[in-house]
Amino acid sequence: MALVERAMVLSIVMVTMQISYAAVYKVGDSSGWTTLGNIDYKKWSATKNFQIGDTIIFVYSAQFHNVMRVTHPMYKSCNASSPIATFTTGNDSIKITNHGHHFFFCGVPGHCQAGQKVDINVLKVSEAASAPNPSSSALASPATVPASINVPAPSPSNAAKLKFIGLKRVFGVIIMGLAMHFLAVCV
Ligand SMILES: *[C@@H]1O[C@H](CO)[C@@H](O)[C@H](O)[C@H]1NC(C)=O
Ligand SMILES: *[C@@H]1O[C@H](CO)[C@@H](O)[C@H](O)[C@H]1NC(C)=O
Ligand SMILES: [Cu+2]
Repeated sequence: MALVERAMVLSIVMVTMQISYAAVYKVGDSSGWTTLGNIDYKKWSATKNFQIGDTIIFVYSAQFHNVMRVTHPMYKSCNASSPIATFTTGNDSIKITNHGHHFFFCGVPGHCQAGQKVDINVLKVSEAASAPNPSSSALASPATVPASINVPAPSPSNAAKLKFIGLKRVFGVIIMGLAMHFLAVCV
């Protein structure tokens, strides 16, 4: 029985790790969703590696702002006449469920024009893997490294994923070991 319990604990640990892998991003970080301080939301978004299952949170004063999800043409022209969705709580969590661009802006007149707009672009894993990564490519391609072993370094998220797969394998070995021990005891 202790064995079964141990296996269960291991399973729970693995599931927990998978759940905690989904990231939560607060738009604008500590500044939140605002027109103050000329926050560059484009820059903010460009530094993130959004994945399906991640959550983005808009935190703002509901008295002064809102959040509208809009199409690309509406995003470009700051046209708030027919949003896909409107959020007004001041603490809006939006879970990302598909790939591609997700366009948001504040629908209060003038705010989108002032830069309160953000494009959440969720790359496919293959796109994310092939996307240039300035920090890692700088490390991965010093002049002395022969071209044959100069493979691109994994992006941070892929590195995390690889690590996760590695851990999963370790757990698999442990569970197999326990199972074999269990069989040995029974025989
Ligand atoms: C905004 O979008 C609506 C619907 O797509 C359109 O009818 C309207 O002309 C647009 N307004 C401006 C100022 O572009
Ligand atoms: C926003 O909502 C989250 C839960 O979705 C909560 O944890 C957080 O404290 C809230 N923040 C504010 C500023 O209300
Ligand atoms: Cu606003």
